[in-house]
Amino acid sequence: MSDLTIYGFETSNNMKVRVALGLKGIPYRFRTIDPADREEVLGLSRQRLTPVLQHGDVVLSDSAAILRYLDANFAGPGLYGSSVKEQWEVDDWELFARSELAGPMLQVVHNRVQGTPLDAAAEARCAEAFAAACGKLAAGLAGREWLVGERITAADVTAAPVMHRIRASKLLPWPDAAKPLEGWIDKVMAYDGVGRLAD
Ligand SMILES: N[C@@H](CCC(=O)N[C@@H](CS)C(=O)NCC(=O)O)C(=O)O
Repeated sequence: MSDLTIYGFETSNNMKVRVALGLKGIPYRFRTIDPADREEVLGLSRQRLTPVLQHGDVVLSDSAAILRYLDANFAGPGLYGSSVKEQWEVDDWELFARSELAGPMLQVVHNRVQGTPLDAAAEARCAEAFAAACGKLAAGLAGREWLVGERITAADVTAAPVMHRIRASKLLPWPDAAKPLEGWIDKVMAYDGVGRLAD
């Protein structure tokens, strides 16, 4: 029995970690926190954002760090490609997914949470930036099953939950450029919940 717990709630970064756990077949508990009350997460990890991983004596925050921890310490499919070149490509896509792709959504969310929602013009700029990023993602996936190499990697595991979260939350309009990506998003998200134990 794994003693691994993820603290978080329904955001793309939490989904990303759950997808990685499911893909690697690692049993885990997901402890849902109240986004308005970060005390438990702060006490555990000395910072306020989720996901936070607790595995025995190890506590770790930041979804990308958690993915690397899981990959280094658990068996199951490797998340970082099968060569140095592939690993560089995974790193590039991860950077893209966390900045260009997720950035417009984060701008909308962060402004809402802070009580200073964007005006219509700024929201439209976010929608445009997101549509452009979807175009790049679609070009990267054209004629391919996964973003890097022949297998699912941290590139897919990082990018697809961002797409899923935006599609499900309607935080931004769903652009035409995203439509060819829907099958790929669903394939990646099918790993969410796999191995999840009762809270
Ligand atoms: N660098 C951190 C960022 C964590 C973060 O911002 N977490 C939340 C909120 S606590 C989030 O993912 N928000 C984006 C969303 O709402 O999908 C990570 O990657 O884990």
